[in-house]
Parts: sequence; structure tokens; C-alpha cells
Amino acid sequence: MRIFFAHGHAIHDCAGEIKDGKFAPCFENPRRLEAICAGLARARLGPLEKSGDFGLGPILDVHEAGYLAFLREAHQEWRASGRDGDIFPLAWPGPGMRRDRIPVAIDGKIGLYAFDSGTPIGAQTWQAACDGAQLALSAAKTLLGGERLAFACARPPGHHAMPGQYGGYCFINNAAVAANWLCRQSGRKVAVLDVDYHHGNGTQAIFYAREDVLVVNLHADPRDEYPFFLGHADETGEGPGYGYTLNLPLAPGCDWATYSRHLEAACEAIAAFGPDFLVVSFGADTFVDDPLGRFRLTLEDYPAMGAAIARLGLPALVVMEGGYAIEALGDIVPGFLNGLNSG
Ligand code: SP5
Ligand code: ZN
Repeated sequence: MRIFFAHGHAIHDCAGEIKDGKFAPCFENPRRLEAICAGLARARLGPLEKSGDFGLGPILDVHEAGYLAFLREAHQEWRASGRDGDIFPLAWPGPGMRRDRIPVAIDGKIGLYAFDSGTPIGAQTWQAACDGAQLALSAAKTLLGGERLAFACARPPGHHAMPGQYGGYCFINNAAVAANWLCRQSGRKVAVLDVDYHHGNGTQAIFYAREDVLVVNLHADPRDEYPFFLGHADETGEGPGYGYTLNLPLAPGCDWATYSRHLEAACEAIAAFGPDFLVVSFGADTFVDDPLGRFRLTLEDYPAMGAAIARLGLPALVVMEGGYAIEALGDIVPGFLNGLNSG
């Protein structure tokens, strides 16, 4: 197993987010990766490798150029307009309003390119997000060289990031960048399995019309949970991608007995698709004590989850997504990786 670690991740460290109508510390903070790093060391997993540089090309292949230019310039424009601190949006183009005129004012651009108010942008967020995507690409490259398992331990996460919008603590869709790159480099089919507690709306959107990338999501039912507006069972792909999106929404309180049955269904769909590579968007927010999640998986369930996925027998890239129970992350992540590795 190869492990790539985003040593520079802590440059993305915002002051707070809006929680229950009040300003509160960020759930998605540098302590998450510090805890995972310590857990990997305890589990004697490593070494922690550094990222290579694949340039902006592979990111531009899944995200709109205008969106990426916005992310790159946003905080500078925010400061130039007299504000310091982190960026939060205040106005959005609702239905019936226009998205085809890109505002000049930074506040208008923020509304155009954000889909929630829970995702602050700091001075170095762009750099950290780019580095995360490079890390995922670095790990993906080892699979092309014959490696069976690679882990990209990055933050910020990526799976909520849309082709042209950020949200859900995500800016660049690391897993989608890597999956698309693997698909293009190899000329083979790739399956993405997203086991974060939240639906991977960005990944789904990026591949929705494609038949060469199957996207399977196991997540909290969007009727009950963020991101609310995507991730229903009747979303199955469009055009040539029809039949290549699978959503398995689960009710609040879901435990391993229920989860594992749906995971088996997810794996059956992946096996039937016959991909050459698997990309796993791994979120630890399915854990019973996660402050944002309402599933009930326990520590011993993560090795079992890894083992179930390993039974597919596919070369796998694991990309870190969410997970906010900081004290448990150092056990959850190595447990999952060891389960995958044993298969
Ligand atoms: C990558 C990822 O896991 N992103 C998750 C984004 C979730 N954003 C919504 C946060 C809502 C906070 N509400 C707190 C309720 C706690 N009971
Ligand atoms: Zn999540």
C-alpha cells in the first residue's frame, strides 16, 4: 500500500463556519489530518509520501476554467474590496434569475460559484485545494504502475465540488480529477464508490453523462440530510451515462447490518460494470459519534468495510473526504485501509 500525505494541508484553516445560525469553529480543520497522521503512525502504516505536480490540466478536465480562475483570485479580490478574514456568500442566483452574466463585483461572483454558506474560503484555500488534487493524482499514478492500493490523505475534501461550484467544504473534486485522469490515461473504465456519509453530488454531476465512469454512492438520504438537492435513488445518469449512476440513500440511524447489505449491492453493481480501476471516496462521517452524521457505524465496522470492497479484487485509489470525530479518525482510517489491504 502506498500512502500520500498532504503535508501542507494546514494552510487551509478558516476561522469558523455558520452552524445552527451561529458562528462556530470549523468542523473541517487541520486537526483532522493531524489525527489521521498520528493514527497511521500508531498502525505502522507508511511511509507518508509527498505529492508530485501534474499541473492544472487534469483539474481543468473536470472543472470549468472560469470557476478555477475565480477560486484562484477570490480571496485577493475580497481583500481588495476592503474585507479581511474568510469569504462567505450572501446572495445567490435563484430560479428565474440569470447565471449567464458573470458579475464584476466579487460578492456577485461568490454567489455564482458557491452553492452553500457553510464553506469559508481563506487566503490559502486555493493552494491547499490544488495540492489536494495533485496528491490524488500522485496516488492514482501508482495504480497505472501496477500498485494495488494507494491512499491520498488530503484536505480540504472534494466530493461535493461541482464542475463550476464549491460547497460542503469542497473546492476541487480530488476523487473526480483522479478518476477522470485514470480513465483517460489508461483508456479503461473506472468505478467511483463514495462511502462518505453525505452524497457526493459533485462527483455524480461530473460523470453523470458518461458511460466510462460508474459512480456509486452510499449516503444519508438527501430528504433528511445535506446536500439535500441531489442523491435520490431515481438519479441514474443521462444520455450515454444513463444507467451509470447508482444512488443508495440510507435512513438516519443506519447501522452496519443495514449498511453492509447496501455495500454488497454497491459492490455487485461495480463488479457487473467490470472496471479496471476503483476510486473510493472515503468519508469517516458514517461513524456513530460523528458530529455531522447520523449513522451508527462503530470502529470494528471499518475493517469489514475495507474487506468487503477488497473482495472486488480491483486496484484501488482511496481519497480522503469527510469525517469530523477527530478523536476517532486515527483509528477509523487505518482500520479501513488495513481491511482493504487484507482482501
Ligand atoms: C466532505 C463533507 O463531509 N462535507 C460535509 C458538509 C456538511 N455541511 C453541512 C454542515 C451542517 C452543520 N449542521 C450541524 C448539525 C449538527 N447536528
Ligand atoms: Zn461527509
